[in-house]
Amino acid sequence: MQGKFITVEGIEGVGKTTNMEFIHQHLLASGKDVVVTREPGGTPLGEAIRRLLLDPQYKGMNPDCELQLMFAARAEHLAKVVRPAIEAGRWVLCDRFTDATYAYQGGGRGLDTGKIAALEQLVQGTFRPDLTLLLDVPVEVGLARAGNRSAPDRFEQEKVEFFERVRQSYLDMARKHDGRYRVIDAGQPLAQVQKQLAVAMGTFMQASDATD
Ligand code: Z5A
Repeated sequence: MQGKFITVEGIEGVGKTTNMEFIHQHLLASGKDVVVTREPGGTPLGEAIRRLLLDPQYKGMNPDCELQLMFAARAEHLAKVVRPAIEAGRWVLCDRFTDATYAYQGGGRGLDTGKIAALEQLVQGTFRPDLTLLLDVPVEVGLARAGNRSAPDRFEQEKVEFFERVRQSYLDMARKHDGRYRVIDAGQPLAQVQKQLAVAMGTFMQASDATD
């Protein structure tokens, strides 16, 4: 039996890191064998590419270069971590995936989504997440939460309008792919956010147990 692929998405400061451990523990408590990973990154080569992508010294990086680095890291990650785990029946919980490319490079940078779709086809074929948990907050809330950090990375240096486009792009994808997306109101207190996450995962696990 194949495992499942769950991705967690959202704008800057929405609470992904805070909630990844909660989701992980919830899956473990439900008896799932889980691999937790992230993008860009998840492999030694992918983490090296991540450092290039986030490094503020490359401010002004060409958007096509940024796009291809995202997919280069993803190709390595899929080949070395994600696909082998799923084929072995494990569940993979991933902090960001290709929807982040549509949101940041497509929505944020304004790249043609046809280019992104072509790379998605090249690197992934028909492989897609089974469930995407979109943590959603107004941009000012996310940025205020993230603002408490010290040195901002290359993405964190972007302006409010950039993150508004990213958020809108995520919400558009959630409407378009409503079978796989669950939108979580992450503006609520943490306990309420985690209640919503538990319901979304419970429904997903019930449905996947019924079809396996
Ligand atoms: N990127 C891309 O452009 N294209 C791609 O294809 C991919 C990625 C895959 C790195 O991602 C960058 O890569 C990312 C997009 C780009 N840049 N940005 N922006 P990342 O996921 O590593 O970076 P991030 O979005 O900045 O995530 P983060 O730093 O880990 O933030 P977060 O996980 O969403 O937030 P947090 O650290 O869990 O929470 C922030 C604060 O809020 C913290 O103090 C919490 O205690 C607090 N918090 C969390 N939840 C709550 C609630 N409910 N109430 C009150 N306070 C809360």
